[in-house]
Amino acid sequence: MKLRPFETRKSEKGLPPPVALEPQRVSHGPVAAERPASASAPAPSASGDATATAPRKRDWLLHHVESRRDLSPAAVNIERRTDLTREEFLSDYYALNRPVVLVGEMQDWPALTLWTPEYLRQAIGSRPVEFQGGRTRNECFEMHKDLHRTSAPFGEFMDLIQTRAGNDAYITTYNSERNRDALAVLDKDTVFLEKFLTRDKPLPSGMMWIGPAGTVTSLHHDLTDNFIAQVVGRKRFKIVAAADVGKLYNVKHVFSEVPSLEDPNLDRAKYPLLDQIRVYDVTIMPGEILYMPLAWWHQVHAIDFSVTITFTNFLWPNDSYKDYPPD
Ligand SMILES: O=C(O)CCC(=O)C(=O)O
Repeated sequence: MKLRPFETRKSEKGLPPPVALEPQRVSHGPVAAERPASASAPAPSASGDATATAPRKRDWLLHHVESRRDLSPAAVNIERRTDLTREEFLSDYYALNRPVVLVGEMQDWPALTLWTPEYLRQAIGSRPVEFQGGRTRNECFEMHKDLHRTSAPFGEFMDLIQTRAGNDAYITTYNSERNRDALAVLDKDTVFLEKFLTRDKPLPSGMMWIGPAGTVTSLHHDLTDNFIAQVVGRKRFKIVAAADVGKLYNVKHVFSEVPSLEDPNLDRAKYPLLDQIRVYDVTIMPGEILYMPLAWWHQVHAIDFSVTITFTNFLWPNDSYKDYPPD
């Protein structure tokens, strides 16, 4: 029989009940710690190797800090907020590494009504664009992103995505450098988000994502804070806190060995730590901006034909990518 924490066993044959048990870890357990830390933990030996235990101690810390969110419904909710001031966004979200969906910040964007597929075809014409092509052939299409760079006149790209939903052709942030000139004609349909962003940054402002329903961005985290501004169509996000990094099979760079948290055929037995994470489910609509803080994990599925612009040129420091440890 399993005993719940501090539950006492009915006394058998007049024997005294056993002493209280240690709390059992049901979920959200530390990844690597084999026993809960307690006051009775042995003192470190003089020859103890602090560098060997450091990763386990960090996992222990992250696990327990993250578990504290369970104490408050507000803390386990990704809020939708309207009319946040700059100061509120900074103090309640950016400085706290806490996601939020901003509603109404794009209400003056002509793009919200203008950017139909036909309008985009007309505006961009036959200018060549680069996109990520042939992705369905390769499970690791994100890690091997350079193999998938493909070029075509914009009209041919649109023919491709308007005749076939799915993940095979997608203009992404990887292509933004090469598409800057071709897509610049669309800038006039957007409004600079001056409450949050600066023009005075070396990072590019505004990276375009254009694709059909069914595009997928696999589970990863970014090395910057990000605004994900949804202009056309809906996108569904699965989001996991940065502190759960040790439970996400982060085998390479910013990627997880788990390609999709939504896959019904995912071999859960192979990835037991996934049972310990909290997955937030957020769908963003046209005109909404998802603030994705540094190092929060996410995977993305486009529900409709979709146009998204991502921004990293915040008014506040956003250069953590510079000292990210190499694999
Ligand atoms: O919209 C997408 O497909 C991916 C966006 C994303 O993951 C990002 O900007 O980091």
